[in-house]
Amino acid sequence: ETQQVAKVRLLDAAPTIACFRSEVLEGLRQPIKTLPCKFFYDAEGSQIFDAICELAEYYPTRTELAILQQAMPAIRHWVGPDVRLVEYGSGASRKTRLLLDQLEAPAAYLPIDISREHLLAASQDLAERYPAIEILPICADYTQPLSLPQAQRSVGRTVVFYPGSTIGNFHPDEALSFLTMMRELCLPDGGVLLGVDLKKDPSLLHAAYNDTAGVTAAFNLNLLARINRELDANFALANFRHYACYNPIQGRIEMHLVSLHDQTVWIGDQQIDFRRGEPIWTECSYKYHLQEFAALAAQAQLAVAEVWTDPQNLFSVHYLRP
Ligand code: AVJ
Repeated sequence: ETQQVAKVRLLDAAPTIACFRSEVLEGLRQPIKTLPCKFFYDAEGSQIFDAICELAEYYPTRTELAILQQAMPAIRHWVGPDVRLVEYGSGASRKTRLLLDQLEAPAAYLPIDISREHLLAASQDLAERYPAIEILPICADYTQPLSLPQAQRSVGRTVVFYPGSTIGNFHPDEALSFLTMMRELCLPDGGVLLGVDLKKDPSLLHAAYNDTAGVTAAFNLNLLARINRELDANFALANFRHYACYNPIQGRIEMHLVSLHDQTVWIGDQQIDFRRGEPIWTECSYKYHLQEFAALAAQAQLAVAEVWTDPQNLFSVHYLRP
C-alpha cells in the first residue's frame, strides 16, 4: 500500500543566526533592555505558545474561535469565491481550518511564520486535508519587507487573515504601518480579517499573562534559553523572573524578564551587565476599545465593514476593507 504524502514547497526567508545575534545584542545594549517578541517563536517557543492557547486563563484563543465560528456565514459572504488567503503568524493554523472548510472554493493559502518547523508541519497537514487548495508556506520575519510568491492558479481577491490579536504586539505607530501594508496587499477589492483583544477588567488580563501553571513564564524564559542554545550565551534562567502586568494608561500588557541579582551574562564574546531588579522588556500586548481600533484602521484607510464580538465583550474580530 502506498501512502500519499502531500508535498509542500517552503519558501525559506527565515532570519539568519547572524540577524538574530545582532538584533539581540542591539536590544540588550539599549538603556532600557529589550528583546523583540518575534524571537519567542523557535520550535520550542511555538510549542509552549500552543500550550498557552489551551490554558483556562488565556481566553483569547477559544473566544476568537467561537466568534469566528458564529460569524462564518457573514465572513463567507464578505470574502467571496476564489480567494488568495494570506496569513501572518500562522503558527499551527488552527483557526485557518475554519476558513478553509467554510469559505467558497478558496484557491490558495499563504501562511507566513517565523517558526520553520511549526510552519512546515502545519502546512503539510493542510496540504493533505485540502488537496484542492494551493498551500504556499513562507518562513519569514514579516516585520521586514517581504514579497509574496505568485499562486499557480489565477485567483480572485486577496484577503489577509491576522488572528490572535497579534496586531497588539505592535506599538500603535507600528500597527499603523502594518495595517497600511496589509491594505496595499488586499487592494483593490480584498479585505483584512483580524482579531483584536479588547480593554477589560485588568484582573482578567493579569491572570491571562500570569497563569498558575507557569506556562507563560516558561514561554518568556524560553527566549533566554534560545539565546543560550543558538548564540553561545550563558543566561542562568533561575536568575531571571517572569513579570507581566497590565498598564491601564497605555492600555497594554507589558511582559518582562527581571534580573534577580547584579549579574554578568556572556553572549559569545559580548558582555552584558544587569543590575538587580533590571528588566528586559520582551513583549507588549495592546488592548483596544472597538472605536479606538476603528480609528486606527481608518488612519490606514481601512474601513470596518463588520465587527463581531463574544457575549462578554472580551475579544473582537474585524473585517476591514480598503
Ligand atoms: C500571540 C500576540 C496573541 O499577546 O496575547 C501570549 C502572545 N504572550 N501570552 C498575546 C502571548 C504571552 C499573544 N499573541
